[in-house]
Amino acid sequence: MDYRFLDKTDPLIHGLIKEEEERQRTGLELICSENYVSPAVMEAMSSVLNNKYSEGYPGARYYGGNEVMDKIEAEAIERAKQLFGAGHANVQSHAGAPANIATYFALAEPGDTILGMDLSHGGHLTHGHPVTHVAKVFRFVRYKMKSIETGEIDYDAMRQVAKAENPKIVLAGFSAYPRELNYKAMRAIATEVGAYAVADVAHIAGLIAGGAARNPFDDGFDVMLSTTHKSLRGPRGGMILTHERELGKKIDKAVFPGFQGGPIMQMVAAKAVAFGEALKPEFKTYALQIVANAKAMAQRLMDQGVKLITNGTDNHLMLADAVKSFGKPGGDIQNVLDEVGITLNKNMIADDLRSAMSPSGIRLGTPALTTRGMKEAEMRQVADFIVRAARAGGNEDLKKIRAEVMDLSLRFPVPGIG
Ligand code: DSN
Repeated sequence: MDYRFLDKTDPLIHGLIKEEEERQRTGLELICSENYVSPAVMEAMSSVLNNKYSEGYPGARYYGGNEVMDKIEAEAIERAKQLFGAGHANVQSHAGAPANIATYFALAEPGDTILGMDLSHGGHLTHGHPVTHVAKVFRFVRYKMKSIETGEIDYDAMRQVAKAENPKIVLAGFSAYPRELNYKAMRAIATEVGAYAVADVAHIAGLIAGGAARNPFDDGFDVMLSTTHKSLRGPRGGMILTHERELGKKIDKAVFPGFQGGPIMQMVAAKAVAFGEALKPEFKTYALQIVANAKAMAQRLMDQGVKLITNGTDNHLMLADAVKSFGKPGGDIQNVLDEVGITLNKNMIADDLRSAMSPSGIRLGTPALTTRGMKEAEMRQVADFIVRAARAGGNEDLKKIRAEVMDLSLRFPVPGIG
């Protein structure tokens, strides 16, 4: 990207940004929660909207001068509603964690119970990990997979836990689970115990928007919350969607003034731009290709003896047991792949016997490479790079793989960077 001012006013930071551009351009991004936004989204993010305070909501702000902001936020809301079939949208959450926390406070009282996915089985920190503050406010109980070979959730056990623990919220959603959830079964459990059914779709929002994953609203969920920057390919941020007016009001209040101050309006505008892009027919093609790419990569990895948790994927991500596949923990594989320009992250696997800092697994996914236009053939090539690097004999092998990674990367430009 061209920077007209930064290179002169702050050469140090400008230089570091250019360095990061180069890293992105010459490497392969497999972190399944990352993506490359369009130049249009990037422009909205760096606009003068940064200069304005807009506490409140469209038509009901605390400061003057918000007539333009009202139009921008109203448009973002309308597009979000259209994209996900919602009746109400809050687009002010600064990120996924604030969206989660605001939703808990909107739907439950301190001390209430929330039933979420076990963290080592794919759940997320904000679904009640003991290190989070929110786990001190609410009581989290867990459900798990029945088998890591199929990934099927143990819905019978989940129902028993729900009946015994009486949760206020049944939380569907994950950050490291490669299969489709049975929202209908979860909705039924929530109904049986009088809980709200909430889906955290941060990872798969783009897949849902593009019709490549099931929409929890189609199975009667009450609330859907998400980040906007993962497979949805928007700016860093969060959003919360619901149908019902009263629930919508509670959520709005929980976001502001309950949990946040003023919205970051350049991000709200960038969300509107990204939602507009996701409403176009080509986004459907993109979303379907993300899944096709993940399936192709998963198959190639498994063909080469890599042990994938649940033996494959239905979505954009894969979780591999690095210890079983390569005889090394996930962190070692992450490091060796960094050397060849492939970026992914070490990750816990189900019932991991190792620690969060040095887990057994690696997590990888296809949204970013798919944005660059790569298809199944390239996914098989990338799978081969991963396996070769993980099993490499020494530096010479790694150097050769690095050159091949660079070559592939440069053939598929990063939007906005080239
Ligand atoms: N950091 C995001 C992820 O990688 O899943 C969510 O916390």
